[in-house]
Amino acid sequence: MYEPKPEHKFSFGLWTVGNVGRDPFGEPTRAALTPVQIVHLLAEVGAWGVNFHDNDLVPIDATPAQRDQIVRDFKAALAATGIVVPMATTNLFSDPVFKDGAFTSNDPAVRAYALQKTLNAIDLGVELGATTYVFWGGREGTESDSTKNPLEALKRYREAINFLCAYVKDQGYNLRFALEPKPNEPRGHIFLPTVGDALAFIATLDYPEMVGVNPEVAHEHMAGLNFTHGVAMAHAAGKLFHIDLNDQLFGRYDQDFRFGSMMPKQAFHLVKFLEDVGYTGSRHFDAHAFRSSNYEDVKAFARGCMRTYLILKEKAAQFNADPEVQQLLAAIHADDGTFSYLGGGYSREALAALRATGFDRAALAQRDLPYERLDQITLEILLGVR
Ligand code: GLT
Ligand code: MN
Ligand code: MN
Repeated sequence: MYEPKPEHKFSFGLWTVGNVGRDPFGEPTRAALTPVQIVHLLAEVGAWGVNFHDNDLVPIDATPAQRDQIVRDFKAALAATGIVVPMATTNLFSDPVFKDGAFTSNDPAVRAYALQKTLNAIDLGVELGATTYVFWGGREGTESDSTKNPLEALKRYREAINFLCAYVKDQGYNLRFALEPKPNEPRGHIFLPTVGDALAFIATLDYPEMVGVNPEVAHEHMAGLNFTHGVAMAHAAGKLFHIDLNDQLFGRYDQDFRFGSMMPKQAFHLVKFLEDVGYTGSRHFDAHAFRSSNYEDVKAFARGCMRTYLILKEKAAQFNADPEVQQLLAAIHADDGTFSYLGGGYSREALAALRATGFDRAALAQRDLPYERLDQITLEILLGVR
């Protein structure tokens, strides 16, 4: 009943199920899988797509011949399994060259290298079928604001994205960019920390129509923000090009836990939002299994992400169809149409009508809002007793 199907567009990065359990305090706990093995693992658990950073697939020092062989093998695995590549991205954070950022590095040669690396990675992604290209600026930031002028850094960031948009247009690629915000980690402070910052930045670009956002649950939760509200902002702006689903409590480091595993009620509202508005993009699980897991448990992790999404989708449909919920929502949104003239925006007539209206403020304040009841029903649906 909760079987993943291609129409659900469930995808995983090579770096997610391929995570080997390294952390700042400990060495890997799992042996590395090859990209081909990861594609087969994803097919086994029922995923639809695989995403990658350039260097998840092709090591940074690979020769052109090695690159070609790796790409051939990877393509064969995709063809054998039916797994597709919806999204690709660039690793602009692991190599020491990016210790002070990539597009916002203070070193013009590093900025140029980052641009060249991204051009090559875009070509690789497009060759494998990607139509979305993600930019997570993990090293684009500072520890000390004595070291970088934020205005100058944002100007460099803007110029890099503008250059890359122009390249994509020049090549005639069918590719859109998605900026992924994160407030901190690995830098003390990262530029474009939230969905709202990214949306404001996009409006300053040369080709804003080519650029949207890739919000991640964990990244907004790190900042203590309501993720669904951020996603709604992006959707309203026509900018929800991609989404990174995972979970974690507020105020922690970037834990990338299994989707829905920490705050299932927030995950419910997110899934309900995505399904209610008819989101059609990838549902990408940017998460990884516990460090204590072996690869059997990694499969349980991946299956769990998809299964939880589908369970919450069913719960959202149950919520929408519940007669008491419908009755409560109808009461909450009751509207006799008296003020519908305001829906047409400003006019002299609307202004005059509004000025002429007397309001009984005390009576308005007495309106019944049975929100406790509605929230308890939500919880009981989630807890499976309704
Ligand atoms: C890294 C980061 C993720 C980004 C990936 C894309 S890499 O794991 O924490 O949130 O989506 O660069
Ligand atoms: Mn994360
Ligand atoms: Mn992410």
